[in-house]
Amino acid sequence: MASTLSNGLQKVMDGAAFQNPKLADISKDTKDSHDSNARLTTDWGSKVSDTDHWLTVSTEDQYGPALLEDGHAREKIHRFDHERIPERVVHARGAGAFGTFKLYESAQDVTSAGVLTDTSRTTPVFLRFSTVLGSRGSADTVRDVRGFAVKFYTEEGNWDIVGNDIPVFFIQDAIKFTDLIHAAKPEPDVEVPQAQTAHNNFWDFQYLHSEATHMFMWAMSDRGIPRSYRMMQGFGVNTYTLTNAKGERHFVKFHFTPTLGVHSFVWDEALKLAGQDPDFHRKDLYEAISQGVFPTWKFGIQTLEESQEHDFDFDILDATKVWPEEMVPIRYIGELELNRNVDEYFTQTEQAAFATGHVVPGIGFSDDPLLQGRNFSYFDTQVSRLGINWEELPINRPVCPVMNQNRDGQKRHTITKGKANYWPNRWESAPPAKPSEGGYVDHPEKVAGIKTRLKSQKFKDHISQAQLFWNSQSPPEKMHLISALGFELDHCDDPVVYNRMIERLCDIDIELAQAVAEKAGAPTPTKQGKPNAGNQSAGLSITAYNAPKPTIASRRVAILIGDGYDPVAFNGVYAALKAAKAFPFVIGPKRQTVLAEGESKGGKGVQPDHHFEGMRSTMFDSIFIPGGPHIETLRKQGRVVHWVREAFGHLKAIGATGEAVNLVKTACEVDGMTFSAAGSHDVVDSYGVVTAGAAKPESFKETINMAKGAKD
Ligand code: HDE
Repeated sequence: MASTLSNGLQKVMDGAAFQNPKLADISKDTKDSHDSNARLTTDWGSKVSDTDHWLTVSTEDQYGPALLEDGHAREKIHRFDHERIPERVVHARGAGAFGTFKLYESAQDVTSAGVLTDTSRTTPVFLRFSTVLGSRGSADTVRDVRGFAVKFYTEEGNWDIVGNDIPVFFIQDAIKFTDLIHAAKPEPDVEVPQAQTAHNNFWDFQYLHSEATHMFMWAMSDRGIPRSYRMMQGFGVNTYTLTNAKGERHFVKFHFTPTLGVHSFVWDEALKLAGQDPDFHRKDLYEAISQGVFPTWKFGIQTLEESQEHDFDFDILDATKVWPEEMVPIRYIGELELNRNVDEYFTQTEQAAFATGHVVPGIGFSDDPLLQGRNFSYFDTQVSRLGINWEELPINRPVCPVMNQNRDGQKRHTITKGKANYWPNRWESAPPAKPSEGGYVDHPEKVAGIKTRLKSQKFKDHISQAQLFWNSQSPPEKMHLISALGFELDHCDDPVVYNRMIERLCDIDIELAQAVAEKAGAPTPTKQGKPNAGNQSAGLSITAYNAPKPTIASRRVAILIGDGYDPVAFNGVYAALKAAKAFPFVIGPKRQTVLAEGESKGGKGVQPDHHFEGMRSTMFDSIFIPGGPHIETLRKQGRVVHWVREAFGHLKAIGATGEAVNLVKTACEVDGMTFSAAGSHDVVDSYGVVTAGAAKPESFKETINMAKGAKD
């Protein structure tokens, strides 16, 4: 995949040339591995004349002993031996990209932070997406929470929102994090399962730790299997604070809402992709950016005045609760765009280190007990991954000046001249900044309490918002949740675990509990546990986040052809897809030239991007098959029929013209699930299938519209 489109340092924004200061900064440390003028050297710079043979005492006929003297050979092996660093203890698998943040409405009424008040600024960002549980080499499409970690390189220092694609969390107090993650990660005796919550320990913990109830409902919903990183929401999750120039403080929750809408896989698709293309999400992000279809998110804040802290029947500092949008509307004030892929995975995505403690003046913390623990953990973990000087690495260093009396430590890069490594010093060098100079001021707050270990009263309701979430799901989402819980508990072989979980589900909804019990093998419950008042909140269903303007841009469409395809239909759809910025891929029986109807050997035809066995329907959003005599051959190929049938089963938009209509019809016919194919009129749809007896431009348009609406 070519990446030329996105790798320039210049980007035109709102008509003005924007020089990305972060990209300019890291370019100082970047070299080109394709430079044919460069010559091979050792790490100490001396040119190497032979890198293929270890220095030995040998003759033409016989190898003799290898010499330790060969510093180049030793360097190669020695460097290799130390290539690995510890992977992240959670969120080990990820993918990142650079981008920009543009504010379109100043939030100066609530904050003094330049990044949230100065609408003339464009702030460079780096965003790393991740899965939580799997190791670095695990599959992308597993059911899991996704990390959404954004580093804003602001003029006042780095500000990190280390968020997730789900707005709540499993625990309320940071001290429980180790228990949660130990229970969720592979079980310690045999180290299985990889990147899965479908096991006894995870569900044992969920039951015994009832505050996790709301979050596991989200994780089991379609949010747990996103179609793309580009189609997920991002949430700061914890409650932060904003302070304005007058010193007034507000509580705040951060939101990122994708302009492509929120979309998910169906479970069977996600399961298959985990084996068929474990890098699916990573490649999807790279593909969209390198093709110039940049993903964007609206950035929003929910704010509350300090005086409103106790106005709700939940605690606003409890990370297992959302602030329902009906109660606290989201105010959208900016837009984040990803527009450049990384040049090197390790030095950029792997070495990127986020920390909730990275805040800038105008932004601060709350007493959210989860957040306070996180503030310790992120700095600590970077030391074991990257060493004490991790903030100096090119991807992590800020774009504003850094000056202080921190010194030394392993791999220190910065050379600070002179004698002043303490404060106060006789040179008065690097004094603390006054507030008027931009110094960070901690919000003065009177605090009183009793030193104790407890859970405050309002933190004890663990069920109401789990019920709110369930009540707010659309019927298909409810069906998916039941299947997901059924799948997970089917993988638990300890009846104590699955029987208890059914008991917990009864507290949410008796019908949910009954349906899952059937799949889990537990006795069918008969009584609702805690009463469910039936409250709903619109923002909790994926359907609330359909793209305002449905688009097929960046959707992957497979066009299936063999020798004898109808060139009019093929060319028409191909061109229409390209014009709509979709990504069409031609799939044929072979990767060599396939001939159009009427072309004879030696004809131009088309060279497919892939062959039927090389790819699977799971890797595409939609399928189109043009008519033509090729159908005679295609319909006899099991793999082709499987492509269509599987895409149909996964609710994908399918388009066909002419002779292909019958192929689609036969492939999709299942008892009680047929579609009426084109007959007298051209376009027929029942399950996302669009067919046209004859290839006409209207039918191509219809296919594309169907693909836009697919799965919404
Ligand atoms: Fe994290 N988390 N976390 N977490 N987290 C880490 O930091 C931790 C939590 C999140 O792309 C670690 O650099 C504690 C909530 C993301 O590099 C570690 C607690 C949310 C990432 C850590 C939480 C997150 C991490 C591991 C409970 C959503 C990946 C490697 C108190 C708001 C960042 C690292 C990246 C990573 C600790 C809970 C999101 C160990 C102690 C809640 C997106 O420091």
